[in-house]
Formats: sequence, structure tokens, C-alpha cells
Amino acid sequence: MGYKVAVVGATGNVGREMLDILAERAFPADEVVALASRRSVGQEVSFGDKVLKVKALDTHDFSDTDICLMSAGGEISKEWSPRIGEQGCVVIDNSSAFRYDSDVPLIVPEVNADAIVGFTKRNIIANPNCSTAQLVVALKPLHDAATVKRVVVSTYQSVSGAGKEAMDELFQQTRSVFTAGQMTMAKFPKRIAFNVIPHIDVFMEDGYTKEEWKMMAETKKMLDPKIKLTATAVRVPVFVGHAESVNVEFERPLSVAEATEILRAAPGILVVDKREAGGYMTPHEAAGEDATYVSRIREDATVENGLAFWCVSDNLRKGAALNTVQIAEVLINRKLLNRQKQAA
Ligand code: 11C
Repeated sequence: MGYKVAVVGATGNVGREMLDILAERAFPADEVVALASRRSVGQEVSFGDKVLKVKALDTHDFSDTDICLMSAGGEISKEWSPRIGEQGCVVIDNSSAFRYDSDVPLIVPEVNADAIVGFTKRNIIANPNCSTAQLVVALKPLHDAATVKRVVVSTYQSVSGAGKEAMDELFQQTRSVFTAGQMTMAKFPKRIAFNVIPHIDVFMEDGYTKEEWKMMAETKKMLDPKIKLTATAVRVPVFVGHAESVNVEFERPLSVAEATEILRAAPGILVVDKREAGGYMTPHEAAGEDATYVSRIREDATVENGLAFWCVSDNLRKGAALNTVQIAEVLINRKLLNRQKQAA
């Protein structure tokens, strides 16, 4: 018998990707329901070779739904995820609303799948921020080998991370540069076309942005609270795919050859590192792919036991939709869902 799955935020960038990934991976679902706010009711979204009509979140009965993949923004999550969880449906929440709560596991299956068992307290599992997800996939095997002490990361984040309207804004601004038309600015505080903006999410008191803080807090929660991490998050005029420049200081020496071998063997990672023109991955090539790509692995001789690398992934897939579906697969493969339903 298959499961009943609901996708909340089904008309958004991530919701549509969730439906695609459920279909691509032949997720064992008997029924998939597409949900969104009332203003999207009746819209059609693709699910494999089928078309689903969007239904209203606020009238859906979750008591016989097994899993809810939620990606409708923090405010909707705060209101709905606990209510859905109380009905015995396990929510995998893509917002930041519950990520830092001690009774909600924050999961990247390649990194900390065992921590998933903590979901039974509230029936909520959190999915990390997209820029953290790819980072921890790359750091985890290196941490196991040589213990990460400190990370310096700078991100190059695509506009799809900020939603569909942000993608439209990049498109519109780019076109207006060539047509000398009116340039609109709504989602980004500065022009994004042919520019880069060192500001993602709100500013915090210490001068970091919330996006940078999330990378630090989520890496600590999932990988190791002892890791020191400083981030600079930058928006770039790319539609899909986040890239990161990462410098890592380890407790023990780790050669480039060892690190490369470890990364090649690690789950979810593909190493593309030819040390020649084009012998590395870019967001354009990673878009639509599931892997986290690591390139440009080299020694950072400015610190003891230092390595530097470049890491790229599709922010809508591994950074969001794919990771939520992988979490759902962990629930099923470890038979946690049935046990939970029986206990409910
Ligand atoms: C961005 N990383 O690229 C953000 C989007 O906490 O899930 C995801 C925000 C989050 O704008």
C-alpha cells in the first residue's frame, strides 16, 4: 500500500520541483494532493504525466495524509505545520520557522539521517536553507576524516532562491538593459541584472545577514556545534544554482589527494576537478541535477591544515525539494512512518 502525500505551496518554485521529484523518483504514493492558498485554487500543476488541480490548504483534512511537504513560506508554516502535525501527518517543512527548535530535527540525509527519530515530538522535520544543504553535504565526509575547526564561506546565490518574482525581476531588468526600457526594482534592494548584491535576507545586529547566520546555526546543528563558521552571502544574476567558495581549517592534516578521494566516495557528491579551463562545475550545468558538485580542491597554505574548494548545487533541488523528498524516503525506508501512524 502506498502513501498519501500533500504538497503545500504547490504553485511555487519549490512546490513544483517537489512534484517533479516525487514523480521522477517513483515515490511510493497512492495519492498526491497539490495544495496552496485559496487564490491558487483551480490552477493546474504537473505531476509526472498527470495534471493536478490545486486545492485549498485551509479546507484540507490531513488526518489520512501520511506526509506533507511544506514550502509556502515561514508565516504559513508557523500557522499550519503544527496543526497538520497534530492530525498525525508528518510535515517536512522547507521554511526556517522550526529549524532551530530543539524538538524539531533538521535533516540532510547524507549528513545526519539518524537524528530524524526526534520528529515524533511534534511530527515536524525541518529542511535546511539551500546554501547550508550543499555546504554540509561537502563538509560531512571531510569532517569525519579530519574534524573541521573553522569554515570561511562566500556564496554566489541564484535569484530562484528568492522565488518566482525574483526570477521575473532578473529577466525584466536584463531585457530593459537591452531595450532601454523602464527597469523595475521590487524584490532586490539594488539592480540585480549585470550586478551582484552582498545582501540576502534581513540584517542582524552584528552586521551579518540572516542568510549568513542561518549557514552558521544550521551547520552547527546538523554537523557539529564546535565548528566555527563565517559566511558572506551574495546574490548573483543567475536563475538557478547556488555556488560557494569554501575555505576549511581542519584539526588534522588532510591532503588534496585524500580529500578528493573522500569526496569522490561520499554520498550525494560528484567531484569535477580537472585543473584546466572548464574543468570545474558552474551553476548553469548543475541546474536540474541532484548532485552537489565539488571542484577546485586545493591546499589553503595560509592556515595550518587548510583546504579550499568550490561547491555548486541546484538550490531548488538539493537545496530544497530533493532534500525534502529524500527525508520522506528515510521515514519510509526506516519504517518510521508506520510506527508513527500506529502510535498516533
Ligand atoms: C535564498 N537561501 O537563496 C535563500 C532561500 O531559509 O529557506 C531559502 C531561505 C530559507 O534566497
